[in-house]
Amino acid sequence: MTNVAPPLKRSHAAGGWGALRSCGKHLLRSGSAITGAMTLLKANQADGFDCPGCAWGDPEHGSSFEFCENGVKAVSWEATARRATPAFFAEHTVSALRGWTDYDLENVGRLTEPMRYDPMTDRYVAVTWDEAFAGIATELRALNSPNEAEFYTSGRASNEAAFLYQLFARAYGTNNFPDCSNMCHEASGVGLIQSIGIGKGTVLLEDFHHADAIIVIGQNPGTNHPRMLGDLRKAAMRGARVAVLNPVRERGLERFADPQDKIEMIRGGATSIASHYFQPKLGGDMAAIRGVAKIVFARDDAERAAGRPTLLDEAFLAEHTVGLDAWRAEVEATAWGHIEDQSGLTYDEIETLAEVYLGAERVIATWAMGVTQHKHSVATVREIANLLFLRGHVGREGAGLCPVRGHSNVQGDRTVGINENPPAWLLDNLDREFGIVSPRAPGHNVLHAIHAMVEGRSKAFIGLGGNFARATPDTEIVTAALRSCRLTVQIATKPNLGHMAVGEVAYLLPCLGRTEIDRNLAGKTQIVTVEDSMSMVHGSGGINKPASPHLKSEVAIIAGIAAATLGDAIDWAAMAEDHDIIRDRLSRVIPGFEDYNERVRRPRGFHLRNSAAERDWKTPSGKAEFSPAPLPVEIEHQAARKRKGQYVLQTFRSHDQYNTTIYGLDDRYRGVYGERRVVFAHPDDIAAMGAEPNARVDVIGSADDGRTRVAEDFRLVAYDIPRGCVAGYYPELNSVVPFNKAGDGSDTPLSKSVMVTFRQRAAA
Ligand SMILES: Nc1nc2c(c(=O)[nH]1)N[C@H]1C(S)=C(S)[C@@H](COP(=O)(O)OP(=O)(O)OC[C@H]3O[C@@H](n4cnc5c(=O)[nH]c(N)nc54)[C@H](O)[C@@H]3O)O[C@H]1N2
Ligand SMILES: Nc1nc2c(c(=O)[nH]1)N[C@H]1C(S)=C(S)[C@@H](COP(=O)(O)OP(=O)(O)OC[C@H]3O[C@@H](n4cnc5c(=O)[nH]c(N)nc54)[C@H](O)[C@@H]3O)O[C@H]1N2
Ligand SMILES: [Mo]
Repeated sequence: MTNVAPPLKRSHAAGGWGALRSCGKHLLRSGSAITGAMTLLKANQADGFDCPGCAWGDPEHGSSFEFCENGVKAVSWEATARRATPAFFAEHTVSALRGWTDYDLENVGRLTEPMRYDPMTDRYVAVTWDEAFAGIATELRALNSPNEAEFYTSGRASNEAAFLYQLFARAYGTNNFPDCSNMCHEASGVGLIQSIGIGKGTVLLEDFHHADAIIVIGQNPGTNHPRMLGDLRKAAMRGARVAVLNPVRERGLERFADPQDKIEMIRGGATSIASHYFQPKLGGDMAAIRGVAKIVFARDDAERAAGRPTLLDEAFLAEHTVGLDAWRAEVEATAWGHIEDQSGLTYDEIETLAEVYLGAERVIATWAMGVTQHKHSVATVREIANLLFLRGHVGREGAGLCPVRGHSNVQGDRTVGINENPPAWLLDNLDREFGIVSPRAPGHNVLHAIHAMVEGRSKAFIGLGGNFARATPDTEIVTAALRSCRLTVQIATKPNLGHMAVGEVAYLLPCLGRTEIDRNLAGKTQIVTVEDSMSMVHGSGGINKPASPHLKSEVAIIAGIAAATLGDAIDWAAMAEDHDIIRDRLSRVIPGFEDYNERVRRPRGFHLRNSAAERDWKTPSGKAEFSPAPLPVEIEHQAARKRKGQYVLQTFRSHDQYNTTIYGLDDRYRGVYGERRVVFAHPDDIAAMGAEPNARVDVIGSADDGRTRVAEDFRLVAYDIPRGCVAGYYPELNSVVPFNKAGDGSDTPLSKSVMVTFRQRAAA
């Protein structure tokens, strides 16, 4: 709306035949079309495995196959026929593999045997599991303090694996739990705890069937939560308004053909999803919401003055909230000029959004990384909550707050204790249940862990999944920091570049994936459990034959390391053998998991009570708390405007990737094919750079710390994006994201607010 630049190729709807064609391609490429297709039939079904793709909720009736193109990619990625065997590692030195891309490394296939780094030959060589466990234990016991070790978690780990992992690290003596969520939804957790007393969303999937307005902020569900698009489409079809705030025109949010809808597919039709599409500037959402609130207050005053009923939910405000007056004073003190300039939206646009809000009985606000990866993200999350409080949109049907999580179990990992700053009750319960003395001092998050490794304060890194070197900012600094460690241990399914950042002593341990059958030593199959964005906890059991007979489950690997390091005062082996024991013990430590083993075997699992959804506020005041934060004086795009050639860059995902895992080089919905080194910019900005569209540039980052950061050789793509704001892909651009800048109160890297300039490259 704000900008007029023509997008590239916008004729096709998202989803549709393109999605089906792409699925076929991915299944064939994985080399196991049959297992792949069979496997898909079991994704997100009552008796199958939880899709490793995303954390969107599952429908009530787990009977019809939930089709999702990117789920297909995630599943066929894991079910590939290719193998990264010891013979592969014998052929290539680790130094040589450091010159590969993540794409090429993961393409080698599934890891098959535990490997140890041999510095003499600079190669990974096969070891037995017992040798690996003993070797890791020796190193961990030799550290001066348990706080010299970092225990990283990526959000795919199951509840059982994550629970055992945090138990092990705490029994060992540290709260150092850098977690992918530190780079992801941390601001949502922090902000919501302050506002509503619980760091999770308040809605259920069913609420989407009742909402009259859904405000989708800073999120690209067509790519990252495709099953959400189906729910948005149903809402749009029954007349609900879907208002989008996104600087970039994302095709999936505009039109969507449901591959499961035969009529739509045959007729080539598509449902338009967004009834309103607003394009704020990067980081402008808090200002936009503040503007909406300003209009709501003004309209309400007018209604009252005319003797008509108030527009606010006065009963809710009086009974359930504190701090309204202070916030209202702040809103009224904020000038329109400030709001328009910071948001990048006009008064008229903000008024239209306010009308959507006021016109609905039931409003849901959803958001993801476009909200959480800025400096003022906690304040923005709280501003969203403030707005919903005004008309009582929290804790009733069809309305509520919905941070849409990333990794399929990132929310569950947090629930079961992956937390560098744990509450006292958690530690007390753990100590009582397991007879340990947990450390009370807070530990490291991701940025603390990086600083500690850079400064030599941390000497051991253990990664439960993920790709720490590539997902974090300042790729070169973090890679060097990992390599300076005494010990690195990576638990993974496929090799990636992070695994090549080896410490002096390094292990690469292959685990079962979610799609694979997990049998214990006695031959009995085991299930694990996960929690989705709507706090539904359900079981997940694989159906494929493991990629190699030598694989162990994540649970068994953690238990093996723990027993070798700490002995068997805790019965690690019994828990690895029977996951029911882990769940029984977990249910005595974490509230809400009573009768865990029984309830998790019900078709859709069970819902973890969300206090705020029941209007029970676990805040200091016992009420929902308005946040009176002022708007930032100036945000990045405003600062950038003052310096010639300066832009603010957001780093986002293409349609063909899962975080650092690159499935392919196309970004179909954005019209980019066969390449990833692109920067999307407004045509007038490209002209202002003195460049032509498609010119090649180096991206130069500056964080005012005297360090020059360069990402080389990108193509400028003219795109429908606000002036002053540019976009490009993660992880290629992580080397210009500074590790010394972070969100206030969230400590999340500023991946959507990177200050950059451009340098044109000489034509080749
Ligand atoms: N297929 C697939 N699925 C995934 C993932 C994946 O990589 N691939 N990753 C998973 C994970 S871990 C996560 S966290 C989620 C991520 O899901 P998303 O948050 O959708 O991920 P991003 O690609 O980072 O997209 C951010 C979106 O916000 C917009 N945006 C950026 N800055 C701003 C801003 O300041 N304001 C507003 N209003 N919008 C902004 C961008 O234009 C983009 O559309 O997806 C999960 N699901
Ligand atoms: N610039 C920039 N940086 C970002 C972001 C951004 O938007 N911009 N987003 C951030 C976000 S939201 C997140 S969540 C992080 C993600 O950070 P991570 O979670 O660390 O990264 P992933 O790419 O998801 O991890 C991929 C690796 O996980 C391993 N893996 C896959 N499946 C399994 C499994 O079942 N078990 C085990 N043990 N390993 C497995 C594979 O070896 C694969 O190579 O990145 C963050 N970094
Ligand atoms: Mo994420």
